[in-house]
Amino acid sequence: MGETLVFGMGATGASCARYFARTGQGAVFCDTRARPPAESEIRRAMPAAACHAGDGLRELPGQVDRLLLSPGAPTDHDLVRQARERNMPVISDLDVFADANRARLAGITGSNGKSTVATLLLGMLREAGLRAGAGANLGTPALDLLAQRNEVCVLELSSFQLKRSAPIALEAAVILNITPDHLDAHAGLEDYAAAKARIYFSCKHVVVPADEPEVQALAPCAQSCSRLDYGVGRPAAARVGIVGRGPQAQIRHARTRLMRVGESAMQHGFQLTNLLAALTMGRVLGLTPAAMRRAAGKYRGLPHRMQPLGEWAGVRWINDSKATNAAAAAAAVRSVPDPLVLIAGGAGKGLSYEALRDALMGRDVQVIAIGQEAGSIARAVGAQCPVSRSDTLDEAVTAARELARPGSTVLLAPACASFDMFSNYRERGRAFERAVRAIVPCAP
Ligand code: UMA
Ligand code: ADP
Repeated sequence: MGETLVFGMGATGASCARYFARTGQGAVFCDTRARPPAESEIRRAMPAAACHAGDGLRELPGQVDRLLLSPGAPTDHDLVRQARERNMPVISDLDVFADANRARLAGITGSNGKSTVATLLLGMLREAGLRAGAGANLGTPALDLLAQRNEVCVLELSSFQLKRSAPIALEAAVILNITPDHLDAHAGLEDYAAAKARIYFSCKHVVVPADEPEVQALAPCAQSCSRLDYGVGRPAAARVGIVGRGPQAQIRHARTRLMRVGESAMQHGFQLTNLLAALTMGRVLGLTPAAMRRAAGKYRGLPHRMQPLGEWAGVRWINDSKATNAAAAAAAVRSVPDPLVLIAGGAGKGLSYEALRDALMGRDVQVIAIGQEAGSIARAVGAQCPVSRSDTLDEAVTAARELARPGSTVLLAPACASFDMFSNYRERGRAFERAVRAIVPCAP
C-alpha cells in the first residue's frame, strides 16, 4: 500500500499523524503556511515522515497514492489538480475515520448552534450511561475520537468537512439552520447549503427544524430513513413540540412528555430551539426522557456563547464573541431586552449585515462599532440606531459603560470574525472579559 499525502499541518494533520503512526501506515505532510501550527506535533508522532511547509512541495511524491485534504487546505492548489489528473482518491480525515469507526454516530451541522447542540447532546448520552465522545469541527479531530473507544460519537460537521468527505453513515443527523456564512470559500449560498445537505445522504434518522424553510427544502423524502421534526409549535407523531407557555410549558413528542421548559436554563428564543434540537436527536437515538431532562437541567452553556459576565450598577454584561456572522448576532440581540448597548465589528467575511439591521429595528439600542468592519456596520445599521466607533475593544468597553444605564444589557456580539485584532474568537472573548472586569470591580 502506498502512502497518504496529508494536506494541512494543523489540528487535523496532527490527528492523521497520530492515527497513521498507531496503525503503521506511511504518510507525507504539506501545508502552504510557512510555519504550520502542528508541524512539531506531527514530527513527534511520525519522526520518519517528510513535512513540507510553504512552497516546499510542488510535485506529488512517487510513493503517495491518495491525497487527504484538511478542512482548511486550499482545493485549488496545484497538488490537488495533479491528484485529480491522476485519478488519485482525494479524501478527508472523516473518510479515514468512517472506515475504522465502530461507534454509533450522530451528526450535527448548521450555520449557528452546532457546538451548543453537540455538547448538550453529549451530556444527554453520558447521562444515559453511554460511553460517548464529541468532536470533528468542535475541536477534537474525528480520528482522535477513535482512540477513546466510544459507544456513541457526536460529530459537529462544518460545510468544509461535509463537502470533502463521502456521505457518512450516521444514525441521526440534523441541520440546525442555514444562513449566510463562509461564502468566501463556497461558490454561493446554494453551494454552501448543498454541502450541509450531505449530512442527510446516508443517515437513518433525519432530524429537521420545522421553522427553518431552507432546511426543510433539503430534507430527503427517502423511504430508507425516518424523519422527526422539532419546533415551538404543537407536538405530533412526526414532531417534537411544545404545549403551553412559559416555564411550565411541556416539551413533548406526540403524547410522550420529554421535559418542562423551566427544567432547563435554555428557555427562550434560539436557546430553546437548540434544546429542542438536542432532545429530538436524543429521542431518535433512543435516550430516555429522564436522562435527557437531567442533562438539560445541568447544562450551563459554553464560554463565549451568550456567557453572562455579571451585573454591575444594574447593567448586565454578556460575552457572545462566538457570534461570528450576522445571523448569530441577530439571534443574540433578539434574546436580550432593551435598553441594549451592542459592541459589533471585526474582520469581514464579505457577508451582508441585513439580518443584524433587521434585529435592531425599533429597538432601544446603541451600537459601538469596532475593527475593520466598523464602517460597514455603521453604514448597515446607522439608520436604525445611533452608532459610535472605538479603535480597540478596551475602548469599546469603556464607551459601553458610559452609554449603559441601570437596566441596560451590554452585549459583545461581533457579527464578524476576529482575525483583524485577535487570533480567534476565544481570545476576543477573553479580552472582553478582562476589559469588563477591569472597569467593573463588583462583577463576580
Ligand atoms: N491553511 C493554509 N494552508 C494549508 C492548510 C490550511 O493556509 O495548507 C489555513 C486555512 O486557511 C485555515 C487554517 O489554515 O483557515 C486552518 O486549516 P486546517 O485545515 O489546518 O485546520 P485545522 O487546524 O485542522 O482545524 C480544522 C478546523 N478548522 C477549519 O475548518 C478552518 C477546526 O474547526 C476543527 O476543530 C479541526 O479541524 C478539527 O476537526 C475550527 C473552525 O474554525 C473550529 N471551523 C470553522 C467554523 O467553525 O466556522 C469551519
Ligand atoms: P457554532 O458551533 O455553529 O458556531 P455555537 O453553538 O458555538 O454555534 O453558537 C455560536 C453563536 O451562534 C452563539 O454565540 C449565538 O450567538 C448564535 N446561535 C447559537 N445557536 C443559534 C441558533 N439556533 N440560531 C441562531 N443563532 C444561534
